Amino acid sequence: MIFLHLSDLHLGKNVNEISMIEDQKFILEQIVRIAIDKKADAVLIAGDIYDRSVPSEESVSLLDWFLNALIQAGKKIYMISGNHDSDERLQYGSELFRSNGLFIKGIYDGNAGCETFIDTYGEVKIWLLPYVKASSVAHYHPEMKCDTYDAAVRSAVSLCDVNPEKRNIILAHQFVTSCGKDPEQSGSETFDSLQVGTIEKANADVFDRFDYAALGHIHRPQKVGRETVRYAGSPLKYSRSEINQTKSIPVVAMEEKGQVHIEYAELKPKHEMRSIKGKLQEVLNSANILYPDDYVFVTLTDEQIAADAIDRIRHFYPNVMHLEYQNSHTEAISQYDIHFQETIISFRDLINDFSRRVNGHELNEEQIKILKEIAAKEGIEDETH
Ligand SMILES: [Mn+2]
Repeated sequence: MIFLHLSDLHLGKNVNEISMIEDQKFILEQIVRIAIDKKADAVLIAGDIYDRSVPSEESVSLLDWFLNALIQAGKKIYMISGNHDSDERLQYGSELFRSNGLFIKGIYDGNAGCETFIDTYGEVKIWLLPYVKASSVAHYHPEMKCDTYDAAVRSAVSLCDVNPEKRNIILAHQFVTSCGKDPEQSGSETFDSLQVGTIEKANADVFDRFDYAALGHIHRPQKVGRETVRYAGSPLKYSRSEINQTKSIPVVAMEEKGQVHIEYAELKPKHEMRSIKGKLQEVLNSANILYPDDYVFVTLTDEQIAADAIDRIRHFYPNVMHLEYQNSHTEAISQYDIHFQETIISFRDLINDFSRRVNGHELNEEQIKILKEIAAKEGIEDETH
């Protein structure tokens, strides 16, 4: 059996307010071609199909197109929900779709789904565990000890009636660590628990009985512990911190029991994502403009802020995602001594101090008057007047 492992499509996602839908269409077309070229039997999609629980019309149409293209090409599809998906909406039509080889497990009902794929070596059991929280496992299994996230995921997985003689694959969308080592995150993931250090984790050994664990949730492609417990990663870069990542998809050949071979098909996006740094004149110099359609994050080093900089940059780089300054003023702000605030007694001093740091000069009376009015509207009282 040969399968592609995908996850975290996040269809309908906007990155810095730019819609990714055309990029997603482009990458899904590439994935369909890879599935055909690699003679894959199946495609596994490990959650976060959509970016939002109520997906946009265009993202629903795109998924419809993608699933159809794969089924028309003779591929089976196995799919679970992630934390971004609505379990119920993803579950829609799943009973009807089974006869066409599309297997969806959107809702956790106390058990993982189980499908059987048959190849020349016999049966492969494909277990489908949708995204679970500790509370949802505890709800269905009050008899099991699910007081931690690890215990809950362990319980949910242990309930899979795995025959270790046979070949077993599991799809899961969870935060999995190995030997206390966290997977490398990308910055575009969102977890239920937002504070770093409080993210709930399950240890990779929960998947010991499976020949391959197709994981979703973390956007950087990587293994967790052994090679065959793996995050596919998102197919596109969804944040600035992913600029230096190469996105790929595992193409897995599962032969007889114990024989799993993984190769990686690199994904080439419609638009690259990159950073540019320099003075505005340098950034706009035609000699320096190489790939104007890329998604660019621009850092200007000019001392003076040009009010129309973003428009001028957008003229050459229509897909500019972000503009920031790095100069002596931003440097001063980043080193701002918070104790200084206590010594500032008036609103005027405070905003003048800010203006000096950002603009290099104080504000005139008219400007101060306007800012005072705005502050008053926002309920900020200037006790010193
Ligand atoms: Mn995700």
